[in-house]
Formats: sequence, structure tokens, C-alpha cells
Amino acid sequence: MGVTTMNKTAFKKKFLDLLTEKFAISVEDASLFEIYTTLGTLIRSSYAKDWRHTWSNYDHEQQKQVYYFSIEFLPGRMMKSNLLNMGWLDTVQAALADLGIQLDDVVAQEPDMALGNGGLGRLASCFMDSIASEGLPGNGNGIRYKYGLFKQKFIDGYQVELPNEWLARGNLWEVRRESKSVDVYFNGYVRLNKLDDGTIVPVHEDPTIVRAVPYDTGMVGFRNGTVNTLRLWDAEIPLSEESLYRSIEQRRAIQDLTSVLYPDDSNEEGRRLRLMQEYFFVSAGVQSILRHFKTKQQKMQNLDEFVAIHINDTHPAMCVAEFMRLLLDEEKMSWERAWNLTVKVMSYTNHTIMSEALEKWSVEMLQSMQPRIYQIIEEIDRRFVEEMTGVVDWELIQRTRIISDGLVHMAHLAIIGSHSTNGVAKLHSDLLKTVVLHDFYRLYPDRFNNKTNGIAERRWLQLANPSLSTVLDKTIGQTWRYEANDLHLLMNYSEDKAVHKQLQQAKQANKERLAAFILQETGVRINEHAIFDVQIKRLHAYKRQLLNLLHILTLYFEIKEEGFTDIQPRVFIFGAKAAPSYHYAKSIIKVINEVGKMIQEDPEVSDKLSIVFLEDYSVSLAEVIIPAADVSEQISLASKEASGTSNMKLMLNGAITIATLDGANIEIRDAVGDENIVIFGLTESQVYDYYEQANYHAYSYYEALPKLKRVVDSFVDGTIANIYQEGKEIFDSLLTYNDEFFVLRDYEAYVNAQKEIEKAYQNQERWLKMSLINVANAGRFSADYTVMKYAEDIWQIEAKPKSRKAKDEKYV
Ligand code: HBZ
Repeated sequence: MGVTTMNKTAFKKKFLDLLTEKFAISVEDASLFEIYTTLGTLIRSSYAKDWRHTWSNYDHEQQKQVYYFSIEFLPGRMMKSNLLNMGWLDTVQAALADLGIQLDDVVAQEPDMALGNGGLGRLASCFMDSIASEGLPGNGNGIRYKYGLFKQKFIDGYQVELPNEWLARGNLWEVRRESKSVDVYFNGYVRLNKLDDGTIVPVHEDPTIVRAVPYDTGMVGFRNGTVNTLRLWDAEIPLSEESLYRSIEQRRAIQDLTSVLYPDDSNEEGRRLRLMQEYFFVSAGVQSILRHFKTKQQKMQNLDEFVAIHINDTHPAMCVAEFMRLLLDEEKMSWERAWNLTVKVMSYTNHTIMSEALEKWSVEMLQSMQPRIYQIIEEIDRRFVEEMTGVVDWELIQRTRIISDGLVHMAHLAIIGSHSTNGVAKLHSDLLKTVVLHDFYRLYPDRFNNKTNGIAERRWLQLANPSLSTVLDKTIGQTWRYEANDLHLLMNYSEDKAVHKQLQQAKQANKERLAAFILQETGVRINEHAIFDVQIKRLHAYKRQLLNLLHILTLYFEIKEEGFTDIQPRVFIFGAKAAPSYHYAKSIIKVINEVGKMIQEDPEVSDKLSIVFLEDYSVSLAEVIIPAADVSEQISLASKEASGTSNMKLMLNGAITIATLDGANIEIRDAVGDENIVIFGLTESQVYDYYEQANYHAYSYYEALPKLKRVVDSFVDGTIANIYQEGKEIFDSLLTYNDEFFVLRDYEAYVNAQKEIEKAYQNQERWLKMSLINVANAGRFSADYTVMKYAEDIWQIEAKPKSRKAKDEKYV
């Protein structure tokens, strides 16, 4: 595989032989699932050799490798992206068509690997794709949750959470590696044994031992023969300890460890389990890295020349202490030497500026669950305080130390124990330095840096949008397929009417595809010629889906009560899950659904407006929505969205962004220019001024703007049916509790910005040019570039020339 091509005849023969071998069935009689299994098996066995070679080459050439620790990965479906990256996609599609099979029907058999909540998990998977595609030596380390993120259903407009049994029919891509299992210790206590020579050896007494079994999945690089590894850990009862864990509760406690992905950490029992999960995958991962390193017979002293460990958000922050534990207790290294290595090996990414989202664990919980790790954290903290005393003021030390007020601050551990802390967009990284982590910036200015997020453009353009891809191939050639910045060649056609026309046709085809999907899923027939206005992301107050809804209601009342008729028809498309315990977010979902129903049932408006709230937003759903979008809603309160990544995916597919100056929106504006994006609302510094002066009065906006008042009142005056409680809750959040996220403050600017969008759309010539400029300038947001920057600046890892084949040989 790799850059070698597979011809149609050879593929058909292999495929039919394997189908017979596996199922003793003819292609005519085979079910789609049997076809899917056969094709998947063939794909996997075809990259197996490259997988083995990649692994052994890294060792053989003594390459430094990065291990990306993330409590979430959200790869979505793998079949098509593997085919694309192997260079087989077109051949297989054509060969199957000859056999009367549509590849897309086969692909749909695969459940989404949904082991993440949102942007953070998806970013980790985009990085896995790009790391392999750049030929970089890098692997993922995470948890193999038995249930993925809950399946969302709407019942009477309410979100209901159902289990997502993604493993029910097996998982084609994973390999269970029993022989690489490790033991992870919990609970018990630590006894310090004094040896004859006076050295003290900590012994973990009476532990609960959990066996961590890795399941590896190949991460296939784009046409370069590189296949890296995503290693996900499952918790099992250790065979040797079977007899010890006899009670059902004990056995269940172990099995539950990797059972669910946490959408929710709001109750004590849940929090305990979450902390166990964190230590579980940290310890298993770090142990297996060191074990592997030892087989290479390198000296421990040189560890930092071979290993980089990345801490994705604070969830894996215990990597710092676990790494120390192994160097101290197992390798008998001195504290100073171990610490020096740890800081060089570790690096940390922060994904949020909301301080309430930075993890803190109670000393009591951490100490009882992880007595040795807690001791080490205490010692790191003690030495930190000692080192800083007399150098900086006492208050600063108190604010930055790891343990204070009975809490262990995980972000502090990650920053103190690593050589690099980065934010995920320029604004976010600046805010880390100046506000959120300012104290740490004063201590360690050199550790802070920015790495703006990126996306796997192969998935989000080549795979998700074949119509646009074809137009690009015809217009600018194919080099953009491996060098995303070559999309810029499209700028040469920014005034070309013929190209505009083709872009328009591609968009229309995608809109029809989405409309058909919506009809099939919801029974609702939407206007394919309306503006498709899209907001897809987790449901959160700061992301302000509510602001979007206020605008929709404004249009509704303009039609109903003010007799507006010349409104450009719009379909508002939402995709969003709310954390099960996030009451307010669930109320927003309910109200959006009820407004949707009200509009749909009203013939006076239903031909102009509609709301489609698609259930169970996921990577696969995003792949159908994004190519069809005309408008990209990126309307978070400035300063709150660390980066955003759907903003990048949507611009890449030619949607025009309506946005606040938040997260990566700012960099999108810089890329496309002010004329090709619609910006509105408070800036981050205006938001901070309000905070400083405490002078925001939401009520005054409600009072001053009659249209806004009409809309806000509709939550409580009976205009919208079935939202008695939810409507009141939202009304109160805006007026009684003074609108934490400045929705009313930004309302007028947003409505005006939406008018601008409408005006631009009505001038299709202008719109298509704007759209083209967005596509042409999206290349810089390819995660290929992002991971190269991490590789150079943070991880200090390199790709060997031969693993960069696709780029270097220009395969087209
Ligand atoms: O990470 C998101 C940010 O909100 C978004 O702006 C950014 O683009 C993206 C990638 O950097 N953060 C998350 O998605 N966070 C989580 O999903 C999360 C999951 C579990 C937690 C906390 C946060 O315990």
C-alpha cells in the first residue's frame, strides 16, 4: 500500500476471495455489514506491514517520538479516510460500483468512534491524522471507553441521553495487545522501607490492582507509508488477582473504570471515577513508554532525547508525577536528575480560559486514591515553594503553588512540571499570559507560546466534499491535496465567473444532499434554495446559541407582526449536545425545538424560515452539514472560545463566517480580510472593561430596544407553546441574573450583521467571490502545519525524508 497503487481487477479479486473466506457467501447475497467487515479486514491487513515497519523504523533509527496523552479522541469513521490515505479510494469506489455496491452505503455501516465530547477530542484526532501524514513519529494514548459519548434523542423537544454502544458489533480497526499489558495500582497506603544502606524505598501496600490492556489502532498517513499508533487502554481484572476480587462490587468497580466517557463531572461519585480514569491511562501509558524505552537499551539519562509526552488539557497532568514516580522508585534516579528529565519531556496545552473549568482535586480524594502520587506532588509543591521563596513575593507563590486550600491544582502541576504551555489561538494564548495564567507567565515567560489549532483538511474537504474537491482539481490542479496552502492558487480565479458558477453548483449539490438527509431523518422538507445557516458545536451558554435564537425570533416577528415579506428564505441548522447535568443548556435545546415547531406549523412563515435541530451531532453528521453550509455562526462572547475549529472547517467549505472577534475567528478575519467575513459585537477588551467597571445592565438594552423586548418577552408570554419553565429560566438568566454572556448587549449588532449577510447573499456575484476567498485562504488552518510547529518548537521531533513521500515525490 502506501504510495503503491492498487488496480481495480486485483482489488476485486482480493475482495471477493476474502468475502468467500470469511463468510462463504457471494457478493449478491452478502449483507452490507459483511461487505463492510470484509473491506475493513482487507484494508487493515494491507497496511499491517507498513504499521510494523513504521514502528520498527522509529526504534531502528532511534527517532525521538511524541506520545499525545488525551482523555478524549474523536476519530469518527475510519474506513474512508484510511482508503484515501492509502491512495485506494477511487479504485475501491469504482471496483465496488462494478459489483453493484455503493461505497457510501458500506461506509455507513461503521459506527462513529465517539470517544470525546467536542473540540478537544476532535483536535486530538485531527492531530493524529496530520502527525502520521507528515511522517512524524507520534502516537496517541487514551482510554477505550466501552460506551462513547451518549446518543442524543429529542423527545417532545427535550434532550434524552441513550447509551452509545459503539462496540456492539466489534471494532475492525483495533488490535488487542495482551502482551503489552501493565498493572496500575490504586488505593492502599505507602510504607517507607529503610534499607540497610540507609536508602528509603517506598512500598505500595494493600493496593487495588487493575490490569491495563492496550488496544492499538493504526493511524495511516496520507500516501507516505507511515502508520502510527493510537493506543487506547481497557481496564480488566488481573488474572493473578482473580481470587482477591471476588465480590461483585469489586469486580464491577474495575470494569466500570473504562465504561463511560465523562460528559459530566458534577457529582462526587462521578468525580472519583473520573480521577481514577485519569490516573489509569496516565500510569498505563507512561509505564508502557518507559518499558519500551528500556528495550531499546538506551540510558535513562538520555530519555529526553527519545521521548516527548504531551499533556492535552489538564486531564493527563498526573503524567508529571507518574513519570517522576517511575524514575525515582523504579529507576532509583535522584530527585534532581528525574525532575530535570521530566520538565524536558513534558509539554502542556490549555484549552480554556474559563477558570472554573481548570481541574482541581481535593487533597483527600487524591491522597486516598493515589498515596504515592500524592506524596510526589507534595514534594514537587514543597520544592517549588522553596525555590521561589525570596525570589518572588509570597502572595504570588501562594497563588501559583500546586496544593492550596485543600485542593490540588492540576494546571499548576502541568505548568510547573513541563517546559511548554501553549494556548490554541493567538488571542487565547495572549489571554493566558495576561490574565488567566499571568502569575505563571511572570515566573516562566519562556515556557509560554501559541499554537493556533488546525483541522485535518483531508477529512473535511477531500472526503466530506467531493463536489468542491472536483472543482478545485479542475481549476488549480491537485497539489492542494497534499499541500493545503496551495488552495491559495484559487485566488487567481477570484473574479472568474465560470469558476464562481462551478462553486455555486458544488454548493447546491451539497445542499441537496443535506436536504435529502434531513428529509430522511426528520421528515421535514426544507427549501434547498434558502440560505443554510449553521451553528454546530457543544451547547454552552458562552457559545450563545441563544443569540442565534433571538435573531430567528426577530425575523419571525418581523414577518408575523410587521408584515415584512422580502426576507431571504433561511434554514437555521443546529447540531449540539448538552452535558446531561447542564440544566440551562438543555433548556435552550428545548426552546429552540419549540420555536422550530411553532415556525414549521405556521404557513405564514414556514416558507421563509425553518429551524432544523439535528439529533446526535457527531463527526459523521458534521461531514454532511459542513459542505452544505452558506453561513458559519461563530458568535461566542469575545474572550470565551479558546479557538473553535468548526469555524475553520466551515470556511474551508466556502461558508461565510458571522463572528465575534474571539478565538481563531480573529485569525480567519486576518486570512480573508474584512470584506469577506462579517464581524460584530463586543471585543475582548470591551468585555474586560465591563468586568472591571461592573457596569453592565442587561435590563437597559431590553428596555431600549422594542424588537428585543418583543423577542425576550416571548419566552414568558405564551407566544411559544410548551416552554413554561424553560422560557422562564432563560428570561431570568437574561434579566434577573444580568445576562452573564452579554447576549442582550450584542443583540443589535448581531441583527445588523445578519442583515449584512442577507444583503451579501442577495448579490450572488459578491457572495461567490467571498466564498471563493474563504476556501482559498483556509489552507493555513491545516493541522499539518500546526503539528509541524508543535514538532519543531515543542516536541523537537523530526520526520525522516522517506516518511514524507507524498510531499516530496509530488505524487500527482
Ligand atoms: O477545545 C475546546 C475549546 O472550547 C475550543 O475553543 C477549542 O477549539 C477546542 C480545541 O482546542 N474545549 C473542549 O472541547 N473541551 C472539552 O471538550 C472538555 C472535555 C472534558 C473536560 C473539559 C473540557 O473535562
